[in-house]
Amino acid sequence: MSEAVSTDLRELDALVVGAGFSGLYMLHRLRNTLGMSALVLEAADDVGGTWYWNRYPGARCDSESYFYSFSDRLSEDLLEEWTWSERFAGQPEILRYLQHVADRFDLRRDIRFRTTVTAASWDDDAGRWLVDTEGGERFAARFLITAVGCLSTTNLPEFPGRDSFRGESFHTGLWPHEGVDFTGKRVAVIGTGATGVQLIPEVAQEAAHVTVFQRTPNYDIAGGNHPVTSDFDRRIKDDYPQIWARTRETAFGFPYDVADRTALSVPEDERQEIFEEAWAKGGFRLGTTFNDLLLDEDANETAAEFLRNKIRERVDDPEIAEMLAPKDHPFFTKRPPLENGYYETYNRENVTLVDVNRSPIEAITPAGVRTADGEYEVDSIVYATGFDAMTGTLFKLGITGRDGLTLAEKWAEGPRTYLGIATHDFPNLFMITGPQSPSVLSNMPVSIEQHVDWVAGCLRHLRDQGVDRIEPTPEAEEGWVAHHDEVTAMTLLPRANSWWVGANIPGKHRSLYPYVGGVGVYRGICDDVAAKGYEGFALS
Ligand code: FAD
Ligand code: N01
Repeated sequence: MSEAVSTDLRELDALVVGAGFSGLYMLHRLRNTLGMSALVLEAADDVGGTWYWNRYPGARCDSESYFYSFSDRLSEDLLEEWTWSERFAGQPEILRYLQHVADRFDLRRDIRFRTTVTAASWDDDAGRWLVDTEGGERFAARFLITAVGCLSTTNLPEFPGRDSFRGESFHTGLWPHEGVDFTGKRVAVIGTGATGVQLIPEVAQEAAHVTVFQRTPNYDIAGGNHPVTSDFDRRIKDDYPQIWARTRETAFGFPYDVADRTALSVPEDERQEIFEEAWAKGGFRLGTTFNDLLLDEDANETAAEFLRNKIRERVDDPEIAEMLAPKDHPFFTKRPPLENGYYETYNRENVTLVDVNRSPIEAITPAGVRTADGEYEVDSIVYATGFDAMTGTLFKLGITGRDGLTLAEKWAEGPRTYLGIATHDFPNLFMITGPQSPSVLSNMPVSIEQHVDWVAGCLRHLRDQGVDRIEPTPEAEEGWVAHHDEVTAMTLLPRANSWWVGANIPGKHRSLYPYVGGVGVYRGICDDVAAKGYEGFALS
């Protein structure tokens, strides 16, 4: 042990960081199923994670609510009790749901709020993790489980002069709890990802003027949000066993899968009909119409052009429509936002679109935003500029493994994991939805449950076998990274400058961070590893 440890150090079986979907379910499994001593450390003053922090106007899920939730793995009774009010629930409702889960399963008593982890070091002699917090506390635990989310470290671009702005600025991922009144204000919105696309129509209804700074247009898909009727609710509840079974097998963790046909195998008019039908249903169904949209450029182009034409139909000014219609990357190689009236927003008198790909933002000035074309004077700036995804938050935990190796050093040339769940030289560390697991390329609660259940099963196995330590072998890790890279190379995903490949953060290593092999396939691989006595892990 390198440092003296105070005598009142609290020793736990497991320490979990984060109290969103992942941390809540992990705590339930550790404490209520395995009977282990466990504690969750959470920076916020409440549960919810994503849904605690992202309170911007228009925030809602874009997996349908009835499967953007915990499954029967947590509780069949909860499924029966809880009724979603909308097809895609808004942030306040999802937060209420997670608060309800915390209360219903009595989780809060083992969650320490307002507690930010700043360092976690592996103590090889004692076989435990020592975890330090911003407040100066230290905890010790045999197992450290990160449940810190893939999208929880905000990206605030380093524009020159950013802090000189005289008005108010906001990042969507750190939205004020009391809300923001934009009435009569001139507002700049920087960013047109899934967040910007939700926020812009809402702010445009309130503000005097909205200027949108767009660097890359997206292929936004119609969301088709609507209230949930009691008939629909009953049907879903009766169907839940089949719905959950499907979500666990499909490629993206949705209860509907990709059709078994290629885009160019059907005549043009039939293909259009298929696209139209999927479009009318709303949500991500358009991405599941053909099985080669992510694999074949020509196939992809058919969907891309369908979506560009939808934009052209809806935006009155043809020049603005062309600015909004993506041509520089294939469809679904950046996360397509779901939209509800986004494109029509550009038909409003009080909305201006600025192309900052052509004319980049040079500086934030005291009065507003300056591009090569001139200065835009505004009262407020909204940064809808996304996150340092997947690794940003893990690095901020200050994780140090064996022999003083930090996670940031080990992953300087990109993540190296086994199954996206563990990494060599960091014994007894598990990452829920870590890089190189399906994570953000899936309906996340399904992937979260799969990871948590797998970790719980693993911990039970270690206990039954009287084993204290677990760590992937270098060979197993090598094999997983090679497999991950091979699957990635089969797809079009590396082609776009997306946050999926780290392109949104200057200097970040470029590789595909999530695993694209599919939720069902991945689950099979993980189950097989477990069935073979945790093959690829060294147990001691
Ligand atoms: P999070 O919810 O991110 O929770 C992580 C927690 O860890 C946070 O509370 C954070 O405060 C805490 N934490 C982090 N670092 C520390 C530290 N150092 N010390 C202490 N605590 C720490 N996914 C979908 O599948 N479908 C959707 O429709 C969808 N919609 C989304 C909408 C938005 C606006 C965003 C941003 C993401 C969305 N996602 C969606 C992804 C979403 O992040 C996941 O679905 C899910 O909420 C992640 O849960 P989590 O518990 O893993 O992580
Ligand atoms: O972040 P993003 P987000 N100068 O990174 C632009 C989930 N989510 O918060 O595309 C100028 O996608 C950037 O431009 P570019 C979902 O998984 C889900 O919107 O990099 N512009 C982009 O337009 C999503 O994918 C939901 O060229 C800059 C925008 O800012 C993920 O969270 C809702 C810039 C950032 O888009 C992240 O979404 C919301 C710069 N320096 C979020 N830097 C739903 O489920 C960045 N940009 C509904």
